[in-house]
Amino acid sequence: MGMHLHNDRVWQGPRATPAPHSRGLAVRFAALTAAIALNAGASLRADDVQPGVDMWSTPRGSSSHEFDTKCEGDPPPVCWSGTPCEGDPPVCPSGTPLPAGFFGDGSDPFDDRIDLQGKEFQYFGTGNSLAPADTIMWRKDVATLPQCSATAQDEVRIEIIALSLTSSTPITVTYNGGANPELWDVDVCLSDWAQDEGSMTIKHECSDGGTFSSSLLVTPKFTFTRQSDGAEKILDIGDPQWEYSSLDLSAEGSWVHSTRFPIAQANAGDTVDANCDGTPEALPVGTSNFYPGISPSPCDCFTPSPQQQVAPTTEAGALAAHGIGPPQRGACCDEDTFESCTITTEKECDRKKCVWYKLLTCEDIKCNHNPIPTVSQWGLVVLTLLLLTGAKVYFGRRLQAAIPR
Ligand SMILES: [Ca+2]
Repeated sequence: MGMHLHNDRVWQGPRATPAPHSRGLAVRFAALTAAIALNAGASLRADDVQPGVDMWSTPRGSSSHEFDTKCEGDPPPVCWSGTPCEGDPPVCPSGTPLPAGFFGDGSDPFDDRIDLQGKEFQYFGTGNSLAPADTIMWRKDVATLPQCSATAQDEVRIEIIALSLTSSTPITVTYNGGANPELWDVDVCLSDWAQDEGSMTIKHECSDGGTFSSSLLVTPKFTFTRQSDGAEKILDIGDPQWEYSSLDLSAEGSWVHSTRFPIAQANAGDTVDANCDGTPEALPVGTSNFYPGISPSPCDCFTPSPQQQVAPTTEAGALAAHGIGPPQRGACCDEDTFESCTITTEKECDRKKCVWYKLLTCEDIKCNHNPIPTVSQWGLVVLTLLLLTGAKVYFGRRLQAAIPR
């Protein structure tokens, strides 16, 4: 049997890849000793990364989309993406504004930027175990990584399978050359049309993880909603009637095989509304032994990495940026109820007398509660002993009383 050092780590990641509990401390020490002995030259056996879904959440202020023909700043004016403007009058080469009339008779072309943030998926009967995820990506292949080394890498196919973003601030739509400004909200989901496959290169440079780089193709669907009356306009980038192309987003980041952080987990068959049409889609697979957005430390092929850090990344393209991080959950301590601690999102924990501890588990925190009177566990033991003693004395006396003299 090969040496799976990450299975023998000091702490264990949650639920996704439970280590056999039969392995005792002695086995762990043996593995560590062997690992140190291996230092002489051979590197540690790595683990393949199994196919799975990767979930991300998108904080406010990290993402945007631009229909981008607007060149700003001078001199010289540049596109928001940093590429030079072209032509006279200058425009951004890859941009196509929303055409005149899109929002109604006389509406002006829309060429501004939309600031976006995550919006929790609509769930169907699976509770909210995926929260606070708003982006789900599918790694379709096994990344075969038999040896941990600085050059160990494999490429797998990826596809975005769910997306739910919303505008951080409404956009302003004008008519007839700047008149009658209206505020519209924008929701972004996946297209009703098929998504293209991208690719991810996974490197296994640390015994417990490594780094990745990816090229993700995203075909979004924009739903614009007028604030005043709820009127809706839909722009589906996948619809051939529009001359827009999919977004090609590049990202680089870190990953670990397992984590002690309470990160949202997915199971095959969990359902979300990927394209926001009110009908659920089921996830083809669940979370596997790959948690992106977390970096292991130290990172080498000879020792385990006892420390981990959340390391958000940005998927960037010519017209869009998508700043993402792991969907972080935490311990929610209800101080009003006896020993009530659950792992949940900050949003779900936003209740009276509840305190949320980001990325900590219930074992990590002391969940204080303030019922009156306070009965500690030791108090319960003492109380139980007193009751037992009392019972013994009582029955003892009854027995004595029953004995005829
Ligand atoms: Ca749907």
